[in-house]
Amino acid sequence: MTERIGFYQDLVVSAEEAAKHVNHGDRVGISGFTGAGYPKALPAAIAEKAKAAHEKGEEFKIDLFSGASTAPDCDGVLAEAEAIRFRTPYNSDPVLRGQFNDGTALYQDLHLSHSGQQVEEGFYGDFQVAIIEVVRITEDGNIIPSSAVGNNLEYIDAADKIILEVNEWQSLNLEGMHDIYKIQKLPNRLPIPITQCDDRIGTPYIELPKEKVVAVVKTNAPDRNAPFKEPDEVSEKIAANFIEFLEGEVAAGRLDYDKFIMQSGVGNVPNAVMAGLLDSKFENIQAYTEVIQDGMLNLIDAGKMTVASATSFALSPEYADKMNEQADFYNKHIILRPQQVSNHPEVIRRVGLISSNGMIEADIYGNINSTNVGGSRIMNGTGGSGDYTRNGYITTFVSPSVAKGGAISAIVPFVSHTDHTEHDTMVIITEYGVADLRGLAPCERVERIIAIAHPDYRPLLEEYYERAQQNKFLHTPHDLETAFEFQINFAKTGDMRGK
Ligand code: 0RQ
Repeated sequence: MTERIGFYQDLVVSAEEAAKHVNHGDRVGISGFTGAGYPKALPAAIAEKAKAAHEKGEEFKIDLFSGASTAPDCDGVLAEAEAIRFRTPYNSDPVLRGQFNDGTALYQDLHLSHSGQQVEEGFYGDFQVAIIEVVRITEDGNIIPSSAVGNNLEYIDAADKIILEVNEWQSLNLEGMHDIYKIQKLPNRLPIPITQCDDRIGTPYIELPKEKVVAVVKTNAPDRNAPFKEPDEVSEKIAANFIEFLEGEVAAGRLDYDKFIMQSGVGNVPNAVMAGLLDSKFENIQAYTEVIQDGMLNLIDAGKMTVASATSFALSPEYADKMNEQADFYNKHIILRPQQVSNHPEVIRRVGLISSNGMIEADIYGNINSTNVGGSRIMNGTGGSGDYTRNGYITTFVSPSVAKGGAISAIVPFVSHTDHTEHDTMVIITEYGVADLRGLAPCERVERIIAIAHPDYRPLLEEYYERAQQNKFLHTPHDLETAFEFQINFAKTGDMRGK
């Protein structure tokens, strides 16, 4: 049997012991991305330390950096212990989200491709600790990352001390799936030599500065792996509209049934899209994306997807078990890269992918709010959506036309927060159809966008546009007095229609 810990055997300690290396005010970089590959034991131990300090009236808070979201046993326990002062680059934990929104913790919502570089360039200052989950430590003291690569390289480089968590739950057969390539530091940066999604350009392990390793902790705990909801009628309609759009691109000669390259955000609609692709005419599908989801494993199983390149998994519990059982098979089709590579604008632009991400709201000109409800309440974060939307070949946003039982319209006169501007948005898809905005001036887009809004909201949007056209400047007409009427109505009455 392969040894999981060899080289650093002498450094094996309990999580409590390892947590002694983490102090108030530290900048801590951890592994983990979309609930996969995050440390399972240290967060609770650090949380206990924080609680003990708080009971004594002492301060204990850290600045926490990761690849992307983690889980209740990571962000959640730390947030409950009020142990996080500042968090970046992504969060979906509800407890921590509550703290951002009530002002007791700070959040920098950042493009996922930018975060590692900004750490490397010293924008945040020094890092005290890196905590990295691994499948195993190699005989010569390097590491095989687990189910996410994220910003591991950057945190390992930046931190004074490294703590490794060796998680026995992770399959040893993940070894070989990772492709670790380090982007050179400025000003000596070279092109990233990826021209095809399945290009491997690095090593299957991460080289460690061995002198920095201070502790190794053994764990045996699953990734977060939230189950997906069964696709409902609305997500199935959105998926069907998405595939019809792709078919239209084939008919127009801009896409081929063979080797279409996808990027997909996380969630139920993207999974419904992948279910739709299973029955489509598309073959040899490839993914250049950031997360591997259930739907991609189904496509690989069916021989419809040849390669999925990402930085982490975001699987349901059932599919996580499947991955652990069949990792040697998936190893041939899946590549896990550092997130600076999976999300890199240069590579995204080169491979020519079709992006698809969720949104909170879009306005009548195509500006997109992915993150802040009512302009101020953070939901999750922009994540990789900006990386793929700015640089994709065709960029789409997919969303139900309404939320909260119809009280919220996803199409509004003016977005209350902007993550993606009208310059980036090419296509918006709801259950009511596809608004193809390519090649259109702002005022030409309005009719198409209103046509995919929920029928209850279409007359209100039309009325708004008529009012906006009273403005003497007609390039992007707005009536500033009522531009936020939908959001204001919701804040006042709980319904955007003002009921
Ligand atoms: O809340 O469950 O409390 O009812 O948002 O909405 O419809 O289940 O869809 O899970 O795909 O989330 C934009 C949030 C959509 C997501 C967002 C409420 C809705 C529900 C979830 P409830 P759905 P999804 C990938 C790349 C970030 C950017 C991105 C997201 C909950 O897609 O965070 O794509 N994207 N990153 O009721 C108020 C609205 C709403 C709303 C939905 N207009 N106003 N609430 N909701 N629209 C990730 C990474 O990069 C790691």
